[in-house]
Amino acid sequence: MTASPKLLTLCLITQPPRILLGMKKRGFGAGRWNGFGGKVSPGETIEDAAKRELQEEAGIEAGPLTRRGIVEFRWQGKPDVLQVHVFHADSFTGDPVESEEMKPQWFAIEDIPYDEMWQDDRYWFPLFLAGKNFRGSFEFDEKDNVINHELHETAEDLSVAA
Ligand code: 6OG
Repeated sequence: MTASPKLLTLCLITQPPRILLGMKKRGFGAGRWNGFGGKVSPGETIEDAAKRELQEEAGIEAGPLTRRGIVEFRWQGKPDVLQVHVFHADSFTGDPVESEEMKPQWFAIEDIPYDEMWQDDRYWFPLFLAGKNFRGSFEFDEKDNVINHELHETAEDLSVAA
């Protein structure tokens, strides 16, 4: 039986030619660069969770957020499904500051450190960076290698609440 998915957010700030990523310092995904985000709390909208997590982890307030992708993650032999809602902002207020959870750093978009990120990122980041909306699903083995995936661009307007 498949459990109902756990809802999470992931927020990416781009100001071409640069993108803001954070080094996850503790917990799930520690040691990897990623966008900012976390679990949606009960009673909270997904977009509000995305804003809150960006504030908590990077100390900045997002400008208008656009949902650009929905990706699901599962691990071989495990029932849990993570449904991650990927948001984009190109403006924010405040200065990115290190938090207990994340160390923010700007990267040139052409130098995104995929080797130090979750493996799914090298599949969907190109769609994200090209301005496309997307949906995907990734299965990992116990060493966090992608063993199956499905990914497609979608014409859906994901900015409309799910
Ligand atoms: P906390 O559990 O720390 O939030 N996340 C992933 N991000 C990428 N790019 N790939 C994955 O592949 C991910 N799995 C989870 C969602 C975890 C944060 O990490 C993201 C959240 O922003 C497996 O609250």
